[in-house]
Amino acid sequence: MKLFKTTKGIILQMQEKFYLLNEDWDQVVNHEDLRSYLNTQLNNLISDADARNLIESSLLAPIGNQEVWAAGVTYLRSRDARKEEAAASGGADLYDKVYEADRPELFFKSLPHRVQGHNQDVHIRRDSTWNVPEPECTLFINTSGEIAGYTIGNDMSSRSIEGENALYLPQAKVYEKSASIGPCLWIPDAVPGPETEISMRIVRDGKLMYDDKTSIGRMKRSFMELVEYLYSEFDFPYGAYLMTGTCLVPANDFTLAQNDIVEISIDGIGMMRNRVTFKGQQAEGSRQQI
Ligand code: DO4
Ligand code: MG
Repeated sequence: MKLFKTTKGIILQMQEKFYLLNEDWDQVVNHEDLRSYLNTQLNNLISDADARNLIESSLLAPIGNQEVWAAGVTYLRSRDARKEEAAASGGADLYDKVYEADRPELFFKSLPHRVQGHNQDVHIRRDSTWNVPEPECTLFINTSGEIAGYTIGNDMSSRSIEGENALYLPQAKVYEKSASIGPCLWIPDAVPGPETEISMRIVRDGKLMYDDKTSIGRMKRSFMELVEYLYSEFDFPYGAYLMTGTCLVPANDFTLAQNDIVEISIDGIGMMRNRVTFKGQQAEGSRQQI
């Protein structure tokens, strides 16, 4: 089952059929046993064409009032990349320690109003010289602390700012449009297995700059372990999103450029595409669909 949030309401996709739900996002996604609840909501069938038009023309990020959090250094590839970027500042050891420690790295990523969806822009910072997207399997955890669904996340990051000093992490990670999730919230009938593939492509002026994939089974920690740490000292009245860390990092000589297109896919969920811009660029008139 998939939930798409649109300006005209929530579209539920179930076995290639589409239903329109006129309900509040936060209420719907926090129903206990979400799959069973959605099975009772199959009255407002809409045509394939109408649903696809709505999804095409009025899709929003699948988020209401949820905070977005992120986990870091959950894959070996991420640990090694951070060590390289922090080598000059002497901070490389931090990443070894957090990779091995019981306590995971968890950080606040975004308020909902800063989060972008599929086909929307994400930003790179003007004061950063080294920027990358981070494709991450992203959990939706309901208010009771259960993982109720999955989406695709992009944890946009400045490697130059984090590499200069790890205490700059909030500036490297948290700024306007530094997070995107989408295109939908996927509510599978079984927990996605370790073979679940996550892939990313970066295209610049029609040229493929990066193309790689991995599987979520390479993660050092379990999803539930991350959730338990996050929920242990917080209440989330609307639930929360949690990006679970990246395993795909472009080579060190790569940095994102204005108008790059980032496409992230995860088995079962689909593909999320974002264009890279600077803050203010969109307001100058470049709002064309990507
Ligand atoms: O330690 C910094 C953040 C790491 C991160 O975002 C990731 O591993 O995905
Ligand atoms: Mg990340």
